Amino acid sequence: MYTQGLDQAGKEQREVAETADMLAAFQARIDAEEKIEAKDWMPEAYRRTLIRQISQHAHSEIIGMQPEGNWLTRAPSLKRKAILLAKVQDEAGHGLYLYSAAETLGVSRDQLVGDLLSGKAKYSSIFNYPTLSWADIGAVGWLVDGAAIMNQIPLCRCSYGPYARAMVRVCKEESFHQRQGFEIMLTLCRGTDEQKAMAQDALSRWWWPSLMMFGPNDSESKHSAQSMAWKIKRFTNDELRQKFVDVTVQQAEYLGISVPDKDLRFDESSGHHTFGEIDWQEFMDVIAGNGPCNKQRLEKRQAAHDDGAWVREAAQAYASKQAALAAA
Ligand code: FAQ
Repeated sequence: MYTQGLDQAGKEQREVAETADMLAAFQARIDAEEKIEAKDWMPEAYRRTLIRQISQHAHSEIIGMQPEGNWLTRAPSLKRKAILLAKVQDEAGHGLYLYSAAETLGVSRDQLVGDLLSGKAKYSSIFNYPTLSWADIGAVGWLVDGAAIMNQIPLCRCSYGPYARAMVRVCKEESFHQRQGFEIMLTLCRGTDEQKAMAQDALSRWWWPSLMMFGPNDSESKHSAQSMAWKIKRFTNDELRQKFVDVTVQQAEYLGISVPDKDLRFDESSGHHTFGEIDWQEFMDVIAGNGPCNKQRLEKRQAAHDDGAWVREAAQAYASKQAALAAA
């Protein structure tokens, strides 16, 4: 109901032609750090950019449940299983807040989910890699959630209010996720030689895909300049990637395992780590749908969606009955 009201408001405001004065007034609000809210006037391109980013983010959270869900039945102890279950459920919650935030922009959940299932909408490249060992669950928490936090903390200051507010809670939970992943890695690295080798193998396989999560280099990033001007993004892809490398290399050193990059070194003059070239062809292949697990991920999501049809039908029937009662 709430989103229907917003849909209507959105349609009405989109019918208003965008004039240079309106665009300048909008930019002035952004520059003054005002939050833009769902019913405020906004340029159509701003609205579309947000729908694209927020929905891709939501899809990533939902598809991202699969690589970790893969280990729920094989976690090494009851405690590990309970923690992992809580984490995977958190990711579902993040997806739902984000779909709700996207819906405030006048797009329906059905449409968003349809775009994911048809392969039209993207989700993060990282979730197209397999989780082959228990150490991968540590690496996903440490590296993938670590990269997600680096990207998402600035989104708490995004100019669009509903997205920024959703991010506050998401970031608190991601922080717990990152710590539980690091703690799994620490336990393995302090364990037997075989366990430490598992941790090393996981770092070796997840390192480069984690760096790809931040998106293409700034010179290739088609949306960054406009998204920065609108204060949707607060840092560029390369800036965030650099912050992640600087923090994470020190954590790998603490664990006593090696980052798989022969070009990695600390540059005294800049105070940053310089690192090797990312395999951008691999990134392009994965986002084009040809990564190791793309097909499997979408098939599994489609099956889950089909299995859930009765729940959607029941909810719809209940809502219709409630509406009829309210009208009587
Ligand atoms: N994968 O011009 P830019 C998580 C696309 S959540 C796939 O730089 P932009 C939690 C991009 O969409 C992880 N596609 O784009 C978790 C665009 O294509 P389009 C998700 C990518 O938007 C943990 C094109 O390339 N987080 O992990 C990727 O300015 C564990 C050009 O790129 C978010 O979504 C990629 N890695 O910057 C869950 C955060 N990178 O749309 C479960 C919000 C780029 O024109 C378990 N999103 N592309 O067809 C963002 O911050 C931004 O959208 C970026 C990309 C930084 C991802």
